[in-house]
Order: sequence, then C-alpha cells, then structure tokens
Amino acid sequence: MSSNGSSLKGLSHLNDVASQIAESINESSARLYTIVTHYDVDGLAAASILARALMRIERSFMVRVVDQIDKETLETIPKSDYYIFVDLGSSNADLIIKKGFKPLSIIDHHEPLRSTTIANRELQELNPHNFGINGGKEVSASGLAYLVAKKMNSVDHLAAYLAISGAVGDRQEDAQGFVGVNKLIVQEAINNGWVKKTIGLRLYGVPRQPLIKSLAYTVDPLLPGLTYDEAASQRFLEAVGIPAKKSNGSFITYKDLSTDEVSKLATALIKHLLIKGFSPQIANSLFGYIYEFLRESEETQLRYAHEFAQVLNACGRLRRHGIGLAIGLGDRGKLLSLAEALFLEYRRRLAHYISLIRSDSSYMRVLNNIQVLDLKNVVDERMLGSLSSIVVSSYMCDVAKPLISLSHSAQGKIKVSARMHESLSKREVNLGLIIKLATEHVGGSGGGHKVAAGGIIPQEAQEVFVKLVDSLVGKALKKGI
Ligand SMILES: [Mn+2]
Repeated sequence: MSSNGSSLKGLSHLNDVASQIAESINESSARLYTIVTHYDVDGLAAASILARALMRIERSFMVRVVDQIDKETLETIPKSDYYIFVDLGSSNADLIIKKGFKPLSIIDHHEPLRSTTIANRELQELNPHNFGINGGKEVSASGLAYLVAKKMNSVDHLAAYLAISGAVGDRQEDAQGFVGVNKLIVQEAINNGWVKKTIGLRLYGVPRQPLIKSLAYTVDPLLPGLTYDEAASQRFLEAVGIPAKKSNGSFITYKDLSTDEVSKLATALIKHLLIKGFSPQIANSLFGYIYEFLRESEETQLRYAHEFAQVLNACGRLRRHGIGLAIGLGDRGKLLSLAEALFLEYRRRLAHYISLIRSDSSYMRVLNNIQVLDLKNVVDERMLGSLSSIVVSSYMCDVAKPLISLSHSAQGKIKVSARMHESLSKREVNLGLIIKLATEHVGGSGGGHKVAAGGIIPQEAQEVFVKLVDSLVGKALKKGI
C-alpha cells in the first residue's frame, strides 16, 4: 500500500463501513439471509467467508451463485429478509434497489459505474473505489468479506486462506507481490502462523506434483510448446539436465530439486518465453511468491494459494458451486476428493477443446482485422474466456489480430470473449472500449480491459456485431501506425 495519508484514510473508511455492515448483520432479526455472488474464485471465496461468519452466529442463509446481475437474474433470486451481494452489485445498485431487495449490503471491488447517487439509507456499500483505494489491485471481494468477518470476530486461518485465494484468483498480485489490504491480510496470516511465504517458480502443482506435469499443466503464463504436452515437457527438462525420474523410479518433483537446478530451470523457462516473444515482465512472472497454507494437509491441493484458487475456479466454471462452497466452508475428505476430481475434469476439458481447435480449422474464421473462433455448441460460456486466453497466448492463432470467441449463453444469447496478444498491446486497440461500443450497438452489453474483454449479445446480432468489431479494430490499428 502506498504510505501516503489518503490511502491510510481510505483504509480507515473501509474499516468503518465494514463495521457498519457487520453490526447491521449482527443486529438484524432476519430469519433468512441471502448471499448473491459471482461464480469465479473470488466470488465463491468471498461468499464462503460471509457464510462462515453467519454460521458462527447461528443464522440461516442461502447462497445464490450467478453469472452477472441483470433483470432476468434478479428475478430468479428468492425472497429473503436480508440480502448481501458480493463481488458484484455496485454497478447495478440502482436496479437491485428498484427490484426491492432490502435490507441490502453490497460488498464489491469493481468500479461502481452508475450515473445516479443512491441514498445512504437504501444501501450499505463496501467498495474500495469509494475511498480512493484501487479495487483492481489492493483488495478483492474476498478481502472485503474478510474485513467484515473480522468485525464479526469470525476470522480464522480458513478466512485468511479464502481471502488470499480470492485475490490470487482475481490476479491482483504483481511482480512485487500483493499491495494494500491484500498485503495486510497476508502479513496478518503470516504473523498468526497460518501462512508461509516463499519465493519460487510458480508452475502448476509446485512443489508436490511430478515436474513434467508442472510444466505440462501450467497455463499462467502458458508455456508455448510445453503446456498440454507431457512428452515435450520431459524433453525440455532433459535438455536442462534434470531427469524426469529419480533413481528409485518415482517422478521428480520441484521439492527434489537442488537450488542450482531450480535456477537452471528458471533461467531456461524464462529464456524459452522470451524467445517465443513474451515480454520480460510476463516471463519473469514465472518467478514469484508462493503462499503455503500451513493448516491444510500437505497431501492436498489446498496447501498452496494458487492451487486452492484453481480448485475453486474449476468448481465455479463447471457449475458445481455446491462443492466449491463446501470447500470454502471447511469441508474436506470426500468433498475434497470431489473437488480435486473436478479440477482434473476442468483441465481435461481445456485440453480437449485445445486439441479440437488445433485439429479442425473450421472453428476459426479470419477477417480483415480480427479472427473469429466460433465455439457455439462446443464450449460452455464459463470456459470461453480462459480458453480464448490460452489460444492467444499459445500462438494457436495469428497473434497479429485480436481474437473474438463466441459461445452460447443463457436465454438464447451469445457470449463474446475478446483477447489480444500482448505484442499488440502497444497499438491503439482497446478491446474493452470496442466490445462495449459494439455490444451496446447491437442491444447487448459488455466491456473490460485493453487486452481482454467480454460481453453478451442477442443471437441474431452475431454477424452485425462481428463486422462492427472488425471495422472498429481496423480503424484503431490504422490510428496506431
Ligand atoms: Mn472479484
């Protein structure tokens, strides 16, 4: 966190509102609380923290996991005596209030994009953007839920694990690690003896899994030529001078490596990424902090923050929220086996989609300035974004053109995902802006960041939308030259 006064002041405001929400939850005589949350890691983790706080004071609750807030979604939420919207809601507060959800607390870290001011008595809103704190970097919804839970005296090691995993899931870390509230939460967890922070190679399954699998299943960043190719991963290791197996025949893991071997492997991987055109920043992001959750069994995937996050991610994207929430509430044993099986299934599906796209060129259509990957009837909308990122970062398409992917969405609509290779990021193309303009033009909605965006459009608008994006990207590219 920046050490200037405004940020400290922001933090104290944040804590004040967290207190107010905690008090209002405590003092309410509601018979049923409803938590509405987003399906991603941060959403599931934040809902879990709040649900545990409610359980501690013996209140009844239900959790509703949604894709986004709109009229149709709000209509599916059953009547309750108290509503807590988390990881979403700030931008739709007007609509939520209009639809009669009260009492209402919104705990969200997305920028509240609304044109009207809302009276205090209608809404308690915990949002860092209201206090000059960057909700994109400094705190996730899970971190905010953690602040509320703390005011309800309901913080323990699991609350900290969830808060850290939520921030990891939302990619709030940069090369220097966490900043702001996230950093404070990690520090608190370390001080309490719940978390150990080390520096290492951030590959999948490190340090437990066979190193071949660590290379072959790392998707963040994607390792071109290695991800989803165990044979290539083995050749890569051998070229670095690291045998795939130990003398006793068991697979070598990251834990088995000497310091010298770790640095040899790190150097080789970073070099590999640089040769493939990755920026030094992305290549170096392979090296970073690893958060070990000391109260989780060493035998499970929940022992490390990045893997904990991936388990929740799989549960959310495969629509098995119940299992993700059970993990968040502290269930282990059988439920954890189910969650780990889901994680395998998620990876298996990604690999399947990738080989499908690789082997059948008819999914990809190349236009003047963009390429369109039509995965309607193939890929669930919740996996479209992750898949598009992999297609672009692993050079499975022409990286000189932004990629627009399509899949079916609920209510007969089309989900759109836009990704652009980072080598294009210096150009004038802003996909967030283009997708917002183009989706709204055809009666849909959308937006996002410069290199990654998404949205929803009506089915019949597909061709108009695609042509419009093609021409907007063309114009933007020309401006850049
Ligand atoms: Mn979030």
